[in-house]
Amino acid sequence: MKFDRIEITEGDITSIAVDAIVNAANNSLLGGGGVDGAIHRAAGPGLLEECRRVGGCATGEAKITKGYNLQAEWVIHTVGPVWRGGIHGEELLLGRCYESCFRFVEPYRIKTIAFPSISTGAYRFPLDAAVPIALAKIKECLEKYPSVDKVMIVCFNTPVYDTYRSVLFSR
Ligand code: AR6
Repeated sequence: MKFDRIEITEGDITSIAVDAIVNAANNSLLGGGGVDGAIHRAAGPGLLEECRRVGGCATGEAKITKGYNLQAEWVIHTVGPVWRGGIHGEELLLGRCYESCFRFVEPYRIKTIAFPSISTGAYRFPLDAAVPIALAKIKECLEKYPSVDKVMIVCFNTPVYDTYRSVLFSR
């Protein structure tokens, strides 16, 4: 099966011009380091203000806000699991993050969406375990939501980029 609606790219998600970018946030939604910090810096203070009103997000779920100074109109904030050895439902929760983000595509008419590599930074989810889950879920969701034209996976460094490409093109 061909998945030409998936594009893997190396770069900074804050500069990607898509309808929605996904943030790898924490349960407070009040900002942090990594991609979360970069998104808040690039979006400006309006984002934090709206996130305060949202009032947090459970692990595996997602919330949507406007994109403020970003090129993306929307930011979908999801909270990945912290890796604790893999015996606390981490794989299930990571898959659920992707599914939760896709729930916004129809109501918000999102046709292009960009994901970072959720949980594989500060939350220490092993890349080799996370990437097959991310790609399988994205493929599943692309079949479920035919209105989505393109999913970009934005890799911040070469090991992440190489892992996504090798898993995507190995099957
Ligand atoms: N664009 C794309 N990817 C990025 C960017 C960027 N600008 N910056 C970092 N990454 P992490 P997590 C990559 O730690 O593991 C925050 O403090 C990074 O290289 O951002 O889900 C939150 O507030 C890695 O591949 O997210 C939470 O407390 C990936 O994004 C916690 O970190 C995810 O790394 C969430 O941890």
